[in-house]
Amino acid sequence: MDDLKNKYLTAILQAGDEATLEDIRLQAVGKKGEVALKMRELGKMTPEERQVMGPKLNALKDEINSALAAKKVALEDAALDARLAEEWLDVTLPGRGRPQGTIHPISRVSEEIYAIFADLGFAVAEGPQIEDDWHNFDALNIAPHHPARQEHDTFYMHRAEGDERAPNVLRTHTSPVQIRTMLDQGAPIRIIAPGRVYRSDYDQTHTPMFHQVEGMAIDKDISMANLKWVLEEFYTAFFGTKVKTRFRASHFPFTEPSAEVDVQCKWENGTVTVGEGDDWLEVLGSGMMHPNVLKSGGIDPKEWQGFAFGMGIDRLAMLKYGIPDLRAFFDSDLRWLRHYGFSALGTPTLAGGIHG
Ligand code: 2NL
Repeated sequence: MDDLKNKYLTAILQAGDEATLEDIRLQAVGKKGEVALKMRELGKMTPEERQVMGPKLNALKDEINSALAAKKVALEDAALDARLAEEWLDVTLPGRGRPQGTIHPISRVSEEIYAIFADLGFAVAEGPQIEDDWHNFDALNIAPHHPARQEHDTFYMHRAEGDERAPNVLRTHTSPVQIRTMLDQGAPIRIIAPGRVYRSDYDQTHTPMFHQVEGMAIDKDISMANLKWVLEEFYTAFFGTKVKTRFRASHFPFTEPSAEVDVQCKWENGTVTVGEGDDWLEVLGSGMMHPNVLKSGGIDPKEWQGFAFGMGIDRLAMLKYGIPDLRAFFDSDLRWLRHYGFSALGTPTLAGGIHG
């Protein structure tokens, strides 16, 4: 009996892992283990012998079981100590950065434009991108067979077969928003109408969708002088430097008289800088609102007059941020945007807030 006890207690002490310990447990106190075999022998003993051997065997079994339990805890502790020594984490390391999106240059320039015109007293007006041909053309004094309808490279919507109404169009300018505002609010008005416009045209300087901002001021005595002051204030604020403007006589169906506006610029090594030099760059069309257009907007041209203008936002963004190809904005090759300092993902590299 003592041999048995010594044999197992020694084996338990020497066990190096939990699998060995489990083998010992089965051999010693398992159902078919050595102690169980000895228990079975009790049946063949005399009652006196049994009274001595029974409790002894039970005590042996208990002793082995508690030695097994103690060793199990010791092995688990040792395993944990080993893992703690091996695996560790430097919680002082800096975290992994996650790329952040940035504002698209068109959105950014749009916000800059809203902020400047807000300071000049202009509210922002919006309207639908799918228009009927009255709001897009007729109301703007563009007659049904006027070449401007073709010049605009209009996208026409489809009508159901048998529907004889003129097809709707993707608006070719944001002028229809100005017509809608006149009809809704009446005079006096000071608004800008920014947004997406569509023309079927695609090359280095044209995309089928682009962004325009039109503006108008209607009151009793608005003149071309007010227009010139507003535009000079605008370009000076937008480019962050005093910008001279030059008005050239022109023609649009919706304004009379009409003027194209150039900003002062300088060409150097194929790049253009606005607000310096003796060259001129065309950036805008404008004029006094045609009486017929005021009438379309429900405003009496004998009582009210106003100026209107229209310019491309995309081109303005290209000029301000030195982006030479319009397609960089929309062809979604992110390397282009990144090259010009606008990363779609990653740290933006252009300094400054809304006014650059
Ligand atoms: C250009 C020309 C222009 C307007 C847009 C306008 C709108 C109304 C009435 C009168 Cl409702 N005019 N808009 C006027 C002159 C020129 O845009 O070349 N834009 C890039």
